[in-house]
Amino acid sequence: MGPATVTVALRDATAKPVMGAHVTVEANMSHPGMSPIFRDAREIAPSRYQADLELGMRGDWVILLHIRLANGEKLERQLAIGVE
Ligand SMILES: [Cu+2]
Repeated sequence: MGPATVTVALRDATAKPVMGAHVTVEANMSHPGMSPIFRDAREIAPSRYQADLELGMRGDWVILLHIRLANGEKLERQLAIGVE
């Protein structure tokens, strides 16, 4: 429980690295009553995006990636993590 670092590598459908995107990480728990956590990710290396989150509760978290590509296209990806 506590600080967590989320790092993602973005690839397009042809497996080419996706650079210059703006990625916002949203962290939610599955139960009601908690506010989502939002953090902007930094592009720490070409196509690699990283954000530091403070996950203040044990349990299952859903991470939503809000991605805006350099051409303005928007998409979302979702992943689940467990905090012990
Ligand atoms: Cu919670």
